[in-house]
Amino acid sequence: MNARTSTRRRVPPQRWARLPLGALNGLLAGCAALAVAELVSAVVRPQAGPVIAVGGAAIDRTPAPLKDFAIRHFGENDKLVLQLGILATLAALAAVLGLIALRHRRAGALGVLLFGVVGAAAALSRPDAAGIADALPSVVGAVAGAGTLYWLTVRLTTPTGRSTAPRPGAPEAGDREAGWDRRGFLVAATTTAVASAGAGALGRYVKGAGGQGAVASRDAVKLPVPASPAAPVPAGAALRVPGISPFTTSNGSFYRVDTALFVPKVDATGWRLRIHGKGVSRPLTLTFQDLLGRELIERDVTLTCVSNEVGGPYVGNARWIGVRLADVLRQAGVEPPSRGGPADQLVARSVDAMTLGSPVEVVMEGRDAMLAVGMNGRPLPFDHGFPVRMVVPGLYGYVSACKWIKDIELTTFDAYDPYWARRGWAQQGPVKTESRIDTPKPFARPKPGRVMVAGVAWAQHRGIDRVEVRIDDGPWNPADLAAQDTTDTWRQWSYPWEAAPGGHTLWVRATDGAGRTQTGDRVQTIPDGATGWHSVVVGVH
Ligand SMILES: Nc1nc2c(c(=O)[nH]1)N[C@H]1C(S)=C(S)[C@@H](COP(=O)(O)O)O[C@H]1N2
Ligand SMILES: [Mo]
Repeated sequence: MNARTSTRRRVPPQRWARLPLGALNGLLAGCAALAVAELVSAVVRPQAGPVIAVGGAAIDRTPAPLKDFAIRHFGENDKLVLQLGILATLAALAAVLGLIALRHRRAGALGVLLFGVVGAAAALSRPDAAGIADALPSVVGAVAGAGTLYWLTVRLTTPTGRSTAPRPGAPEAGDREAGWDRRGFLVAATTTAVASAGAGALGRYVKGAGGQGAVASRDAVKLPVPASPAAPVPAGAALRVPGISPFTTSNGSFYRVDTALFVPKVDATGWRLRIHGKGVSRPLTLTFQDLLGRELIERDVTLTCVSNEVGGPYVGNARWIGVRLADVLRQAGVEPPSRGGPADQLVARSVDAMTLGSPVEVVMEGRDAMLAVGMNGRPLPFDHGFPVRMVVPGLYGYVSACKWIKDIELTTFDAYDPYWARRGWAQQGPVKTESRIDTPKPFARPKPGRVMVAGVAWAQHRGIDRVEVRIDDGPWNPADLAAQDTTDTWRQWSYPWEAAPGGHTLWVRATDGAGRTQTGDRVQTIPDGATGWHSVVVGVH
């Protein structure tokens, strides 16, 4: 009877157990591959890691409508969602490879290597790829993963082979002789898991240490007193209405929109800005110290994203300190088109190879376009472009607000399409007049009686002259405007509403300093910004 049981156990693990264990092998091999890739990328270049590289390639190839959808629905978590999606896909495919390997070990391992090829190709094709070394994380990771899968599969599918001849007398002889080595497999799988976790953690640690120079260089920045300070924000610019957007958006709550899966950590001490191109008679290279040593201006400017839907969150107002871009351009010999300059487009390039194109005329014509080094009294946060970014009042971010800037090239709109223009967005992006109801919130249930309706309106560089509120299909009523800081900032407004019981729709529209009233026509964000009136539905009870 002992013989019977051991015969059954002899099949290296039973079929039902093999499948999940095979899939587990695939997952473990995938973890090993990613962990090793993480470690290698920490040494080579963080951005060259396979998930970042494939994710970046995916972002660049995502059609504009889908990208817009992602920004709208996942908001600033869009990148997290993308990375989780990549990891989930990889996990599923790794599990399949683990199953394939049960029958064809080599094919399984080869499959893992193929993923390495995809990762390496993605890394090498990134616009900011630094060279052939960028392929290393994917390649080394894949080799580690393929080896791991092969090894684990052997553990799972081969009888122990410790002895082919039965050892009579030993109680578990039957188990030992041809059964699979359960303990051996468990040890192998655990070792893989622990080693992967260790390698991954070490990679993370090395990456963190790699950014220390940048962090130290930021900590060391002492923003000089600007030669041209901003006037204090007028006392009446900030209304005391609960729920309204604060007049100045703090650095921590400022919206973030960019394509960077890995936020560039630039060491300011090695940073350079090059200015060159068409009509640049005196090409310039500036250091961070050069910028700090120049005449600085301080301005309140509201920044808006072209992907902001009507009523959306991608708008914020900050106090920026920087160098007037026109001054730097003039020093480089640049003339605006109206003075006969040959270049009508200024293309800003970032360290992560983003390109943004602004009209030279707008940048030089007298508005406070700047190379910003400070945001709300602090050096720029890394998320917002440390050490230097562009800010141009009145232009959407995608045509002006280059973060982590390193290069400015003067060219023409005919000669060059920057990143977003190549993806279906308009070459020119002046901010459209917009207004937003911040309070009450959608589907709020206020009590009948006086309810404060309040929010913000913006039309950078034109200013806001009037805001009106409409209840249901009633007439447009003038809202009370807060004091205007500058025409480059948004303006708060409020409207005391005598709310009657029942469901109501609240509407808002603004009129800018040029006398133009916001259109009620709804258009989507692509190609040059959404239009339409923001509305909020509430139930008064
Ligand atoms: N390097 C870089 N700069 C960039 C972007 C980017 O993707 N990469 N996005 C632009 C867009 S679309 C906007 S709206 C603003 C947003 O700036 P913020 O993230 O500081 O709010 O940055 C701009 N500058
Ligand atoms: Mo944007």
